[in-house]
Parts: sequence; structure tokens; C-alpha cells
Amino acid sequence: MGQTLTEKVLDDHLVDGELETGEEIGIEIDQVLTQDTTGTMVWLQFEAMGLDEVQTEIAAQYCDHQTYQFDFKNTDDHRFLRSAAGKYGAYFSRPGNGICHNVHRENFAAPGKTLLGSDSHTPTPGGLGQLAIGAGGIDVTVAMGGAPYYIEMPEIVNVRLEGELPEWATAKDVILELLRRLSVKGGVGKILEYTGPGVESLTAPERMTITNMGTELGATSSIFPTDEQTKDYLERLDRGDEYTELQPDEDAEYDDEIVVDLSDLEPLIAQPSMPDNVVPVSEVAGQDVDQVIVGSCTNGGYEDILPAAKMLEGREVNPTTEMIVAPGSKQASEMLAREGWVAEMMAAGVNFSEATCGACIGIGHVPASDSVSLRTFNRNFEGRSGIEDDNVFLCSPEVAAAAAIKGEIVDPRDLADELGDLEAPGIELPDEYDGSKTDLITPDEAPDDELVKGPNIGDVPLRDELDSDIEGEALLKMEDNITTDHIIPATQDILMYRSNIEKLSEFTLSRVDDTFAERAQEADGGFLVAGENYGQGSSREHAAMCPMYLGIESVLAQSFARIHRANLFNFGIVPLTIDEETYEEIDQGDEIEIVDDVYDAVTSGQEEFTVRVNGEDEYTATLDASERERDILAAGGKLAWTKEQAEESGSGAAPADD
Ligand code: MIC
Ligand code: SF4
Repeated sequence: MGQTLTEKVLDDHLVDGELETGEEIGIEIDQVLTQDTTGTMVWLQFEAMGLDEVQTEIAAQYCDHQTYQFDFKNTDDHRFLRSAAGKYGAYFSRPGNGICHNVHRENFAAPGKTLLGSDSHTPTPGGLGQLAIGAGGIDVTVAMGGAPYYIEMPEIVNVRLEGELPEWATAKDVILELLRRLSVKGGVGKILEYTGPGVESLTAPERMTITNMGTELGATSSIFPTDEQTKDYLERLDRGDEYTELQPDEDAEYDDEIVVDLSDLEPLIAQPSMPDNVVPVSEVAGQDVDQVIVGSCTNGGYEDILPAAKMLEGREVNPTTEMIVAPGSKQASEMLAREGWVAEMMAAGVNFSEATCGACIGIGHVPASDSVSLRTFNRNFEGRSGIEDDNVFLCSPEVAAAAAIKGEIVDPRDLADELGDLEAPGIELPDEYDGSKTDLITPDEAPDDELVKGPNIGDVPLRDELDSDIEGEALLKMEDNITTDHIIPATQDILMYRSNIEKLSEFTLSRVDDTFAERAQEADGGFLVAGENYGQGSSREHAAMCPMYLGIESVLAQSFARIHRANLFNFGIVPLTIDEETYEEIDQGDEIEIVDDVYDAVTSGQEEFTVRVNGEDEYTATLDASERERDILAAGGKLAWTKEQAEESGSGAAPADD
């Protein structure tokens, strides 16, 4: 039987297990990336494991999320990260050089390689045929130390593209269409592999908009085959020699197939406040727009900003609307500046931001109260923009620019009819990506060789071995699709404590219930209860670390998002799955007890657990976990487990810290 492209790359990197859906596999990781808000813990854990040198072909530390450095704590984090990159042998991308996914795709992403990153949008270079996966920080730490990365072999879904995009429809509309059809949990446990005749019409950057936002489907990764488009893009980056042809076999078998006819697509928009709340732009046309932002790791490339710039050429941003361009990388800004486009946009009324995540997580450009913001980003979870009752829509740069011109949501096709001289800008790649590399410091040029820890850099929290008795209050009951932005928000006031878990944990779940952290600390143990897809969104392991720090021992949910589920194991919190009926029966404040001896049950492979509520009714909860995950849980988390492993084997991969 032939192989899918995903299977080929996995096969090439397989060090443990077999490529059978649902089986645990271990794969070798070629490249890792980490960023400023997850990276501090990555390196603190690297240090705590006693590792002394990066083992992967490439490790890159980016400073991208909080580059405005509003507080010395952010700057301390960046200084620590530079020192860690220098000491352990990683590339260091200075604050302002750009968003990790953009800078990585420009410099390192390569077909056929594996990439693990402590950011959920790590799958972006899947558009170049790289198998890239987002993970919690400690998983990245361990991979950087040279150990394999373990995942459950996902289902592989064939997304067959047919036809070609019509004018004004874009790559963003392809992924919005998939979100409309599949929802934010439609990709959980799956890798989306794009095939079909429609693929060749999409340039590599367009493909990367699609693979970037595959994360919003909950997918483990997304990948395109490689072809002339891939080669062409790599050549323009002056990395043509890294091209390899990668295609699935003709008789490859997939677990499922979805067909998207590109020629049927039209401009789409995700309404507040979920990326899958998608409708045609025409359905919401006419709403006043207060703010427009073009940028982010989804649509912040040179190729994304240029269409908006062309649409604005000789025009003006509507007086009632503010427009900001937030480029994905400094290279994109530099090139657009040299070509005169930055000046053109400024003259049209655009504010040009530094290359940062910024507004995507509520750092800067927070919308006004009761206002509408149109963004080319990938997430519009409620409150993420920095204000609780936000109205954030997600769309393509073309739809965003059209709204900026008109001052209201408008289908760009209608705006073109109205204006008479507005042409569809289409997609255009530069002849060469020739931005400077000054802000990317190679391991050889590193100015530091010792860690520099300011007062904001705390310790890595640890939990003891798993308890046998777990009982306590259902401290919080939550609905479906709770995001990691609910669990640990990423706004400025909170983000600066990512290296200080004691302080950060005070904000745990504050967006759901601001009394939670205090109640949890007082209760000294207890449960979280949630509906479907608990922990969707970010890879931030802090969303497990902080509940652990507050004493949470188990989460009972109808289902879990992939990365967050792994993070719960990594921090010794027992993730138990319950059915809808059990979910309905448990109320916040109920006393819950796991009747089984939890330590014995976890280590002996038991799957069904009995949960007693208020000393009376009993329900079944399931622990669906591999032997490795059970061992990690029993040890009290991955750091403790990795040290145990190293002690037992006497291996240098992760020696004990004494
Ligand atoms: C996000 O888009 O939510 C983030 C902020 O990039 C996170 C990482 C983080 O929380 O630091 C992600 O996607 O993993
Ligand atoms: Fe940054 Fe937003 Fe992309 Fe996350 S989704 S990496 S915050 S730009």
C-alpha cells in the first residue's frame, strides 16, 4: 500500500512504534522553535534537567510576543532568553525581528524536516512540506535535548483542492471555509494533508496561511506536498538548495477526505468570538468598522500586506476607521519600506507597527468599548484583544483593506463595483527576499555564555508523585470550548509573569471567575469540570502549570484539546473524560472523590475510574493514556519523570539535577 506524504516524513523520522492510527509513536525532531512567552520556561527546564547543549539541527529562540517591553520584566525575559540561546547553542532572534513563524519560515523551514515548537501555530511551514507540530514547552525542552517526541499517530485526512481561487477569494477563505465546515474541534487528532489539482495554483505563502490556521481546527498539523511553487519560494529566499520533492504515493490511503473546490469560494469572515463562526462577508456587510489590522503570523507576510497596500494606493482610510499594519517580520517591513509601500500606506492613513504579535493578544491597539475590529489574525476568542466585550472579526487582507476604505464591512467585490477603479490585487511574491539579517544572531556569534536571570525569572514549579487519594471540591464548572486564553490570559498585565508561576497563578481562570485562584489556594486541592474541547488554542503550558501550582489534581472534561491534554500530563494533573450526562450531574461546589486508588489505577493501566459525587452518586470517568503518559503522571510530571529516566539509564540525554 502506498504512503501519504505525512507517513513518508514520519517514517523517515520514526524511532519508536508503528504508523498505526491511535498508536503512540516517537519521532526524531530536526528543528525546534520557541518564543519569548513560552521560551523562558523551556530554558529553565533545560537547565533543571542538567542539559548542556542543544542537540537538534536547529534551535531558534524568537522574541516576538511582547516586544514593546512595557515592563522591565519583559526585558528581563528577553535578556535571559538571549543568554540561554548563547549558552546552549540556539539562534536568537531579537525583539522586533518578527513573529517566530514568519522568521522561521524565512530562514529555516525546509521540506521533509520535522519541527517542534512551543507555540500552537508551529504548523505554519507545513505549507513548505515540513512536518511541524506545536507542543508544550517541556516537550520542546526534551526534544531539544535530543530525545524523541511522542504523539498518538493521528488520522490523516486528505483535503483535496480542486479548481482555482476566483478574484477576491484568498487562501484565508480556504481555511475559513474549512472552519465553517469542520468547527474548532473538527481537526482534533488529525493531520490535514492537502492534495489535488488546486494545490499548484497556490503559492507557498498562501499555503502557509492555510497551514497556520489549521491550528484553529484543533489539528495536530497540516501539510502540503512540494512542487515548483515550493522551489520557487525557496529560491527567492536564496535557499533553493533546501528543496526536495515530496508527494504522496498515488495509491496512498487516507482516513477521510474533504473536497474543497477553490473556484466556489468567496470572501468569508469569522464573526465574534470564535474562528469557526464563519459567514460570507456579504452577510454582515454594512456594519460600521472602528478598527482594521492587517498582520500576524497568519497574514503578516510581505505577500499579505502588499495586496492591502495596492488597494490603498491613491486612496484614504475612512475617517471613522483606524487602520494598523502589523508585519509578521522585520524583513517584510524592510522590503515594503524600500519599495515605497510603507510610505504609500502611511500617506493613506495607516499606522505601521513593529513586527510583533502585539495586538493579537491584546498588547497594544486594544479596541474601544462596544466597537468593531476587523483583523487578518487567526483567533478572535472573547477578550483576547484586551477588552472583555470585544467584537473581533477575522478575514483576509483584502476584506480588511476594503473595510478600511469604506468604514464598514463590505464585500470587496461590491466595493470594486462601487469605486469602478479598484482592481483585485492578487498575490505577488518579491523577486528576492533580501531583508537584512542583523537581528538574527547565530549560535557562533552569541554574545553570552552564562545565564542572566533578573528578579522576574522564577523557579520551575514541581509537583510530588501522584496521590493515591484524590478528592475535593468541583471548584469551577465551565462550558464547551474553554480556551487557554480563559485559563491564563495573555494580555500585557498578565503576560509579564510568564517566568514567575507564583505570581502568574493568581490570574488562573480569572476570565471565567475572578475568585477562582483564591478559592483554589484555600481549598488546597480540587477539581475543574469542563465541557467539550477543554484547553483549545495556545500551547502555553502555564495553563496546566498554574492550576497545578494552585493544587488542582484532576480535570473532568467531555473532551480535551491535544496540546493542553499533553500539558496536563506533563504537570501531573489527571485528565479524565466524562460523558455528557455526568457533566450535567456535577455542579460547581459538589464534593468529588475518585473512589479508586489513583496511583495504582494509573500505573496499572486501568481505564475506567469511579467518580463519587457528594458521597452518593457514582459515575464513570475514563483515562485514555499511553504507558508513557501514565508514567509521567505517576512521577508528578514530565520534569520529574525525565530525571527519573535519566537516573535509571545513566544516560546523558537528561541527567539528574542535583
Ligand atoms: C497564541 O496565539 O495564543 C500564542 C500567544 O501565540 C500562544 C503562545 C503563548 O501563549 O505564549 C500559542 O499559540 O501557543
Ligand atoms: Fe503571535 Fe498571534 Fe501568531 Fe500567536 S497567533 S504567534 S500571538 S501572531
